[in-house]
Amino acid sequence: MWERLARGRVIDLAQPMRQGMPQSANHPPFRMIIERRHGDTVRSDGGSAANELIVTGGHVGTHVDALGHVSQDGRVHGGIAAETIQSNRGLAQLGIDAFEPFVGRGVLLDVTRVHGLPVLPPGYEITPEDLEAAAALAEVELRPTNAVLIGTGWSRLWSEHDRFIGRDSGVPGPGVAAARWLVGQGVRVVGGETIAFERLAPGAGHSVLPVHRVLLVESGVNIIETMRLHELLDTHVAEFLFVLAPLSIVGATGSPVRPLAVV
Ligand code: UVW
Repeated sequence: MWERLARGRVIDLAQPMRQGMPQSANHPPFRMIIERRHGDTVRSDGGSAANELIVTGGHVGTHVDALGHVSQDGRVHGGIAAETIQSNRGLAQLGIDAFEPFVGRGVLLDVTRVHGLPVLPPGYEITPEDLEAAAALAEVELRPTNAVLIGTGWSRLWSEHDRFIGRDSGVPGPGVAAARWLVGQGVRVVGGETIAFERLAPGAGHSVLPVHRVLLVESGVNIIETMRLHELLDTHVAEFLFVLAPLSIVGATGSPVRPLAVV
């Protein structure tokens, strides 16, 4: 087992974090400055160190949504009143620190392959039939507690020149029926390549996020957004070891993450 894993190819599923990178318009951006440069402080032996100050929204870059990120009619997952767990210091429950790191079976459902396209069109709603067809094409089945990643091809569009990819056009992603289908398979976590994971209709922006409600609030399934899946898509490997360990920021509603696939 160890020898097989050690021989595996590790694919980085995170977009690089840098200032000005694409992000959701909902969140404060990533900012970094070098606070101390080499030479600012020099030790007696000539040694010196540089370090930075980072300020960022928790939902920028490739990131995981904590279960307490979204509420519906004032209630978060488990029917808990949001006001009873939130404060300026963060969430007392259901924060990203409550996410148990995932090391287990990952499955890629490549919906681009189903439609014979490199990139799904903006606003396209992924259906349960699409997900079933993707699984059948890849000859892979879903099992309870899996991490399921959905390929739309949109990480191919990542560009430093388009800060809000898909904000006006909408983005493809699962609709409510597909989200319920995923929940029915017993998935533990799901991930996608766009800022929203779910389908955003053209021109609608983030006005409603019904799939976030189904997954985070009703079902306790965490969501990974803005993943870099194109390299994995190009391998045509649908089953892999998946590693997901967001920063344990106490009380945070989400955290940047660098997910890995070992294929
Ligand atoms: C969106 O803006 C939809 O992303 P998040 O779920 O991280 O808030």
